[in-house]
Amino acid sequence: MEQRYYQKEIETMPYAQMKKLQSERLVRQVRHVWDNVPYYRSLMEKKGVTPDDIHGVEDLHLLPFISKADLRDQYPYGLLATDLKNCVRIQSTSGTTGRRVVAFYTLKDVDLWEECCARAIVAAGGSREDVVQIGYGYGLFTGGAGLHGGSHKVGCLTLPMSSGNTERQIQFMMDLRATILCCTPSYAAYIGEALKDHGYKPSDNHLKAGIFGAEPWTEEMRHDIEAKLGIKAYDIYGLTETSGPGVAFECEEQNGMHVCEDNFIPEIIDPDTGEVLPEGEKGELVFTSITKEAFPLLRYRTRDICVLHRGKCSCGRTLIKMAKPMGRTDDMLIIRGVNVFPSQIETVLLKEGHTPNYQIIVDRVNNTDTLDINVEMTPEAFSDTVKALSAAEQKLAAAIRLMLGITPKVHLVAPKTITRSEGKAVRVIDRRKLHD
Ligand code: DLL
Repeated sequence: MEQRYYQKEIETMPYAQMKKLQSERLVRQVRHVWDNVPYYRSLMEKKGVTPDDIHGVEDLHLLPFISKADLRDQYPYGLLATDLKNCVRIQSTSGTTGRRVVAFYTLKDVDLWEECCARAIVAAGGSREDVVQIGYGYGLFTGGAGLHGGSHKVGCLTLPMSSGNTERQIQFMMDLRATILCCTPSYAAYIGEALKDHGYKPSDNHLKAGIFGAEPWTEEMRHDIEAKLGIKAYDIYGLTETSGPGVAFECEEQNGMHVCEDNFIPEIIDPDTGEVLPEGEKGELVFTSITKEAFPLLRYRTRDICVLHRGKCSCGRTLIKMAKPMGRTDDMLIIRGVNVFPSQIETVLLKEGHTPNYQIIVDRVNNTDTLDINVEMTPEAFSDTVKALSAAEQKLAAAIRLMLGITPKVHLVAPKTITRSEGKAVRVIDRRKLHD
């Protein structure tokens, strides 16, 4: 029989029991952090809280938040909660702005992280029969290392491809009959396109599932990838600060990601006031890691905009679900006073039958914000008349206006002119920042 869970007891634990486990772990973790990280102790003292005030999950809201700015500020060792001699690994964020964040792991931390990734692989239908192709970057990025470890734990044959070198990805995928592909959704779409360019039909490969994450992607993008590769595409979420991928993962319902609550307690807060919002409301996702030894974070503000929902899931898992994050508070564009997430534009593009190869350019001309969207044509559309293309551009602009309330300038550009992503896609160029 197919194995449905990697750790059944935890994944299907009744919530009352889970809450008890979380509470015990939280109390222990707060004490650990208080005793070992002077910076945390000072944040708690500022808020007038001591470990004696924390008796369980219901007291979580008493603790101070911690943010990316704190992590950068304390780089590299300021938040380390154990002797460096106990650590066996570091991983780091891509660090496009400011200082990088470096996260430390003990052997136990690595083990628990890999277990979370193993849960994700089994939830996507993985077992020791599978060949898992890992197209996430290896190195400081957590994508490669996390899924690699998870794949080993499940006992799959692991292909440590890393990202890039698409020709070789395709060769190994076909020759070694990969059954599960792990990479970013934008790279999965690119691989799908490259397979087609090689003359392969979706049914020619042996893939059955993909485990895609590390960047926001829409339901429409999921359908596009599923059709291109002939697979079921599962979402996976995580961040370097809390370990890496596997903080939450999707099951066969493909309707939100189960959070590994035994390791991470999620909360949703109002990003402006910090107030905890009730279940089902949209806000900023906050995590408290209750099992990490080396780099524990209490109430870490992820800046991801999300919704939590606890309900019955047909897969039998009782772990709370998080919706697909729609982006980060700092990815949200404010264009002519309107809040715009790139994912909203992606939804319209794909619904209107366009390719997922696009670029959003925001600028300010004569004190007015401008929004230009370059969208790659399909090779079939490329042979259309200028009149037909211009009509298609106007139709798309009208559909985006309907979604956002502002009218963009849409430019259909020639096939293969927008750079493909092998990792996290860069969809937005905000030229206003250059003027500021
Ligand atoms: O992206 C870890 C990861 C690797 C997750 C592989 C999934 C798969 P960071 O580079 O630290 O870590 O970036 C974390 O990426 O705060 C989100 O904004 C975004 N993100 C990650 N997964 C998803 C997802 C990895 N499934 C940041 N959907 C997070 C939307 C995601 N955004």
